[in-house]
Amino acid sequence: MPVAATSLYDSIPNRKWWKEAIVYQVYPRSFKDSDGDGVGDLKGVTSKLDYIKSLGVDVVWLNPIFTSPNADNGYDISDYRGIMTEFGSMEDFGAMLKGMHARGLKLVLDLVANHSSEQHEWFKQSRSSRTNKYRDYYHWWPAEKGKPPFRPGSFEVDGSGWRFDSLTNAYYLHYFSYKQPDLNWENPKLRKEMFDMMNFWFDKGVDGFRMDVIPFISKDTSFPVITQHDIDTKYHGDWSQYLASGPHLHDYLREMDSQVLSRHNVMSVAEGAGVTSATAHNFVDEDRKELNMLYHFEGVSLGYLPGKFKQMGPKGYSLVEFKSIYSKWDGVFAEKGWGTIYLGNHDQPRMVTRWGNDAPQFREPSSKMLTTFLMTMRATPYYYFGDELGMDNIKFNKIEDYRDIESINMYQQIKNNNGDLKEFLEAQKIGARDNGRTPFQWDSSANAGFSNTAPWLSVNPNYKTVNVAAEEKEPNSPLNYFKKVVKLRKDNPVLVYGKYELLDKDNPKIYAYTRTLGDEKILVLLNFSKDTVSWNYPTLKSVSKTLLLSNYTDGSNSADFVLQPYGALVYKLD
Ligand code: TEU
Repeated sequence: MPVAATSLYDSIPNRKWWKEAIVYQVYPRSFKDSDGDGVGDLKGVTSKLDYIKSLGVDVVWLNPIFTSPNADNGYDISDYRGIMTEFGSMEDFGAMLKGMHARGLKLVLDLVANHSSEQHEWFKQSRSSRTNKYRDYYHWWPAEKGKPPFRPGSFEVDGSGWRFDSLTNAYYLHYFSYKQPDLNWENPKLRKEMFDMMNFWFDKGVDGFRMDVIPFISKDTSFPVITQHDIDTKYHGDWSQYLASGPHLHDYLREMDSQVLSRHNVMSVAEGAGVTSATAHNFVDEDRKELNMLYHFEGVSLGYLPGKFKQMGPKGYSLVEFKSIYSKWDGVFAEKGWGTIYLGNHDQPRMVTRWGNDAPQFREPSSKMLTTFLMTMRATPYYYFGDELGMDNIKFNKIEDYRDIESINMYQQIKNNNGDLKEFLEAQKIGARDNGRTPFQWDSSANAGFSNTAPWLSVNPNYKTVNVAAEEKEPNSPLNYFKKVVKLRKDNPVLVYGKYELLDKDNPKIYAYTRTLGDEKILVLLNFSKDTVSWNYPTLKSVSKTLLLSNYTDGSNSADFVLQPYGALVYKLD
């Protein structure tokens, strides 16, 4: 992507293509099935590249496409250099990449470097004997030392991150499910394998990596006892902050830069699990020579009740807190580094359900309003496929409908503890990851045009009206609105690089901010409520201004700072 030449851009130091890009995330399992097995695949992606291009985005991030037994939908890799059988072949990959590059799109793959699959040849070897040469590719704790100190295993029914393996009378470490053993980055041989593998993909022409839980790769291999009290006092009650503080983490990231990243014109983005606003700079400041960007979890965690698994309180979330979090994170990168912005991805529910309002009369305006937010912040937008259609949560009624290891194991855990399963299932209607993974809705034909057979996860019944074919024809659809906002960002460098300033921070319904670059100033007004709100901000009311964009096309939204329910207004201040 050539960096555009305009005079405003000329004043920007440190311009980078990935700062100016819009990333579109595609969950390949659910995008387009080309061979009738109910699972999306690479040929499916290739067949839809014209659609992706038509959106105006620059980069496609694909969730893992590598060989995997799919315990966690590709986040358990058994061959880092192979393509998942269900997704196709290396030839299909080459054709897809070629098709992207021919259209000026870049491709970012998913690097799952903290753990492999238990089916990986390294793990098979490693577990076979204590003297096997791959033994130290993973973390083992000999049982004669007693039980290892507690570490969490996110996707385990008993919550433990250690699993006993009788073959060698030892426990191995797995921060996620036992089918995802953690790799031992303290071993230089393992690091070299990972770096060679990354170079292998970059030599094929890949343009970057999104790095799955990369802050967790380094471990204190003495495995000291860590108590809940330690977590509460030193890590803000958050285990992931402990897991992200391994002793050699930044040495390894610098080594990755020198061995791999610095050798190619690519971008890198960390999934910033356990990263806080206090530690973020250690990952992304340019002079540290580590990574380009990271995405934090503070925003997407807002509103869930403490001690409950992804359960919203009856009042939902507070917009004032929402504004404060995103304003704080803008501030973190105001002078140095560069941020990201997202409201949905494959680990999150649909943004319109979680952050907007999916009731029939509000689904479209609130999805457009949230899109406006994502495209007008100073950070690289990571936009999740389907959000441009206003896709919403499917809200399954029973556990049998779910496919996600996280929901299924959590259900079992609650059941074993005699917990409230009904409450859990209700909460999952808002928070479950499968809500964001239902098949993409292409048209109103059977299975939403995603596949000619029953898909791996149910299609949202609203596909008859919420789909690409219908929305392409409707000038005011969320899809056409998305294209407009993308173009607005592309045409206005002030929306990319301009200084961000929050206005009226205590207003509980309106999110208002300006973006300023040189002489240009843009005002963004977003109504996060279902009420019509007149924004009372006298200093700006009298200023002369031009309306650039409104998510209501009947004009009702534009009258002098009067915002319809979930209204969005973008003005240029003269
Ligand atoms: O997610 C890591 C992570 O932090 C998740 O546990 C996240 O908190 C959870 O999904 C929220 O419900 C990454 C991937 O994005 C996720 O899809 C994988 O399942 C996980 O790593 C293991 O690889």
